[in-house]
Amino acid sequence: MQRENWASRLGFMLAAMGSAVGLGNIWRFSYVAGENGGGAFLLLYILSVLVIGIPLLLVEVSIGRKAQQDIVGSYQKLAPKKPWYMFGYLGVISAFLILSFYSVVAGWAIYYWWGYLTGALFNRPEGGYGAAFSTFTSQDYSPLLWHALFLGITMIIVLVGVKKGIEMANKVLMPILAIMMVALAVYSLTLPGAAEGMRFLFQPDWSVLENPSVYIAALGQAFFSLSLGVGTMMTYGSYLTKQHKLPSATAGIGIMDTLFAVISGIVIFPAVFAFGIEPSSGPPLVFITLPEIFHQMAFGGVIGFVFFTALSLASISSSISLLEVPVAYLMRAAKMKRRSASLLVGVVIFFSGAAVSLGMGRWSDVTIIGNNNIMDSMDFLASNLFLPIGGLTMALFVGWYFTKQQALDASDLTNTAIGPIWYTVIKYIAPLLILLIFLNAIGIV
Ligand code: TYR
Repeated sequence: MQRENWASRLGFMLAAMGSAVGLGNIWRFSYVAGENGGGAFLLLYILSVLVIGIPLLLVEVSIGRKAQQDIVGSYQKLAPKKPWYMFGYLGVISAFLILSFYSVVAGWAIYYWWGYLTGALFNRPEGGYGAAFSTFTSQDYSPLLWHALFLGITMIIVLVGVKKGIEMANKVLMPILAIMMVALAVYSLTLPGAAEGMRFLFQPDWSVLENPSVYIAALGQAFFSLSLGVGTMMTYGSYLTKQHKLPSATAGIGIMDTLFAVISGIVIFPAVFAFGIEPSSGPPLVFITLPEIFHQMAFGGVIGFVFFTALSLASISSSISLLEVPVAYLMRAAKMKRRSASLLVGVVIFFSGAAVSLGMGRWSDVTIIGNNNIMDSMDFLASNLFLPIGGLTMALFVGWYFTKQQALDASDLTNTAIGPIWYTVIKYIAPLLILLIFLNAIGIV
């Protein structure tokens, strides 16, 4: 069967950007930054993106384009009969884990979108938006419905196929979301909590750095936000042909994605302080903060509606890229049709997502890793552990299994000035840093 391809490099860029930009930049970035003390975390996060994330993004896309396969197939094709492909399965598992909670949180976003469409969220509920949020998420059925709706839309787009479904959706979406975010940031800066919020986000409290979990949180956030280490970017790269140049494309994606996160911090933190919300509120943070902002604004109802439209759509372009990983794998390895593979994976994720959703209410005392509920445990396992391990594998694969010439050639860096620098980074620096952060987290260094 002929594999599908992007129509153009722009098509790939948009899809990859659509994958990267999503709940990770707005929802996850804000609460993780809030939990980890703000400024010092931001610095570590940006360093992780620049030193590890962007170079590895190029690694991941290059492997995919060279192999023209899904993540497991790519390793098998480029390193036949070698154990590298085992780490491909880790990527497929990560995609399952992430999509399970991603779909639940995106379901909350669509629920909010609906609330602005119908006007239900225009007025501040009695007891405030925070209480209303936890009442909603702790129900059994309603959040499940929104999760099912979101997952259903994701499945339909993926089963229609790469080009038609994915490329188109992103063209309009990214600009709208960007404009909304910048406008909201400007507004947030007029709030009475602006100075304090900016200080929290940009003025590092260095004492935070004594806590090893901050480093791993920053690394995990960089991987999550760049859609790195799962095989998403590898799979998307596999729909590229050799004539498209990669380095500028991947750097562009990394920088844009990070800008989105920083801007969303500028939206959220002034409001967090203006409305007396705890920065360390965890996953509910933006779902409490944003409605407060819209409530305060003139025409906030309309703006809330446009914002949640953009956020929901941005989540869809990310979730389809997650679903594409197991689907591409099953289509090749189990020779399934795109349609049946999407349906099968979708159904499995519906159930694991249902567990995540119930974990917010009925099953809230179920803790899996440490004190974490189902969602936080899945997130921790995937984002802070599996993704960096996936990325480490990719770096070692290109850095040590490929020859230097093969590595430079696969990434379009032959005879360029940055070629040798990139090669040193992916061969030595990035793997060492990831290892150090891991060892530090478990208390060895
Ligand atoms: N990067 C996406 C976001 O920020 C989420 C995502 C994570 C998408 C991993 C794909 C992936 O492989 O919302």
